[in-house]
Amino acid sequence: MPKRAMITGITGQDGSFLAELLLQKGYEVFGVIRRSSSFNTGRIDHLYQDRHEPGTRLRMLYGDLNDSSSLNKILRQVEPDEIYNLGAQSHVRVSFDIPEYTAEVTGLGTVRLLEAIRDVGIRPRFYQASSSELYGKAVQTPQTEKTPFNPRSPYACAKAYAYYITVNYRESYGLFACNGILFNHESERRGETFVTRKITRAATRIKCGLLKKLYLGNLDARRDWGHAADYVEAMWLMMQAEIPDDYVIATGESHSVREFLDAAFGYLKLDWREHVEIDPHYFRPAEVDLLRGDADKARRVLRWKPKVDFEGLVRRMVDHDIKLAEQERAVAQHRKPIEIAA
Ligand code: NAP
Ligand code: F7E
Repeated sequence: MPKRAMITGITGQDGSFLAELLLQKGYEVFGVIRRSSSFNTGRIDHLYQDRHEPGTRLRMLYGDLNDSSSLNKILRQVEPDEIYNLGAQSHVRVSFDIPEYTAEVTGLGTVRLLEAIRDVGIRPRFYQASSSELYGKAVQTPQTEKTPFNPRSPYACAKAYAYYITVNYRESYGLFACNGILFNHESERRGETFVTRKITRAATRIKCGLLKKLYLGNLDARRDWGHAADYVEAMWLMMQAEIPDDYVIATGESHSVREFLDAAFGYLKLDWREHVEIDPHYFRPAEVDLLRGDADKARRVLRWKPKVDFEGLVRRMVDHDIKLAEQERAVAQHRKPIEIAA
């Protein structure tokens, strides 16, 4: 019998890479998706094309982290061996606009899922998508599993609750529950309002003559950026370990937004200073200035290490986005003006 995995957040960046990985490993994968008025499965459509074929191993079920009854129903139906809780309102700046909603989904959503596991009476392994944002105004660098949390946003506060409730269910009920404290990880599937993808989308459109200016906020913030495909492998490794534990997943290198601009525009032989303007809208009420992780524990215990470095990450994203921009340019060139009858 193949193992069964359930993924919340399967339509997101990490969900799509994780589904790919688990299918390759022979799992049956059950994704929880939200009903949306427009298509939201673009990142997994390539995995889902054969859904009408017998033996297909990827299934989608409607559910929501804000709706306990849907979670109960799905768990009863699927009885997963492994649950990966990746669903979240994951945008830090947006969390300042919708703090209560962020707490509901990103914080309380986790305990809804954990309680549903107890209600249904199953014993799956549980992965919680914790975040380097927990370190916030970090009290030490690099950050390890022992570094105290100091959250700086409603998102990070919600993730702090989710982190501790995961530890609590491990300690109280003996659940195999892990926190992956993942530092920023990006890819060609990254949401377009996160800074890396915003930069690579804009730089490539500028290169193709489709855009003139890119508006950004704080260029001095430093992040430890890795590639999402490497990071979902760490999630899986945590779930295969002998004992449940919490792990930092990071590259150990930190770069500023400015350095990301240098790398992305430089690769396209452009000077970002001619195109970037600062818009205060993108500043946050409280900023996280510097994150750099120490993944020594994951290296030793899980034998995990990242394959893609900073330069490789930027090049992969730009190489992908330049093709999108070229397609957009081709469409724009062939578009006939709409004739309006007068
Ligand atoms: P993402 O691209 O924003 O994806 C978030 C996913 O959550 C989407 O599938 C979204 O569905 C789903 N979702 C949102 N609200 C939901 C709800 N109420 N019920 C069920 N699902 C809901 O995020 P990501 O970058 O893949 O990150 C995955 C997880 O890791 C998130 O929990 C994030 O907070 C955390 N994390 C990310 C990073 C990073 O650098 N990427 C680092 C550390 C931790 P829709 O498609 O319908 O919106
Ligand atoms: O910002 C600065 C911004 O939104 C990175 C999420 O996946 O990683 C992500 O959170 C930095 C910040 O990611 C713009 O102020 C400048 O300092 O790409 P971001 P994030 O806030 O680090 C963590 C680990 C998660 O867990 C989250 O889910 O870039 N910045 N100018 C900007 N950021 C954005 N978004 N847009 C700008 O125009």
